[in-house]
Amino acid sequence: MTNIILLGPPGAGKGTQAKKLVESRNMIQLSTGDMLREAQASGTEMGKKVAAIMAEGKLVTDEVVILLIHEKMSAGAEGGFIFDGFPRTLAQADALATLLEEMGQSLDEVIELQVEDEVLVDRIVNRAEEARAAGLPVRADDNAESVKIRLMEYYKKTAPLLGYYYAKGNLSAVDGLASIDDVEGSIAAILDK
Ligand code: B4P
Repeated sequence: MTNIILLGPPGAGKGTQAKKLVESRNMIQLSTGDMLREAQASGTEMGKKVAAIMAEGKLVTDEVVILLIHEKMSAGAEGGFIFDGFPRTLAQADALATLLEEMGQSLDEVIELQVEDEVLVDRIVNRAEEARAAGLPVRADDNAESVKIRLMEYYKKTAPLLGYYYAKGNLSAVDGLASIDDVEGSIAAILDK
């Protein structure tokens, strides 16, 4: 069993690579972004509260996110978990360490996807344009204005996790500017080493 975190700014390709890992290995993707969008779509009180925060590009409260992840982790995963977009704050990282410890498990790899800001904005704006052209729903936070706030939130609250995991000795960096297949190959090389 392997438990990994995919860490990186918005649009770095965490979700894209998590889906590849689900296909190639017997792992479970735990995307807090997807969980929050599901909560939003189901129209629950919590969903209504998080909708506005997400559309603006801000981070949802640690309490809500930790509750969601705890629920999903309780179901277990034979091949291990891929944490996609979680943790995003130091409080979330501490909560994850506690949850894994309680389950008698460890964190094996933290993989940072490195991508420049200009490319991130382009990717996210493109995704919105492609969805619009195909008549598909466009994410409320996939616009240039929200992306700027998402990036600010990343540098302020999430980037400190790089030092946190570096100190623990399980941080690896991958060039997220490479093609989707090449990024997948780099991640596989880290997991198979
Ligand atoms: P997320 O759903 O996690 O979204 P993300 O960070 O923007 O996306 P990701 O990095 O997965 O990019 P993707 O693969 O889709 O978060 C959304 C919001 O939810 C947050 O802003 C926050 O409000 C809330 N939230 C989530 N988790 C939270 C937490 N733990 N705490 C608090 N709040 C939380 O890729 C983007 C695009 O790039 C795609 O179009 C893809 O096709 C393209 N792409 C990917 N890799 C590429 C490559 N190598 N080359 C070219 N294009 C590529």
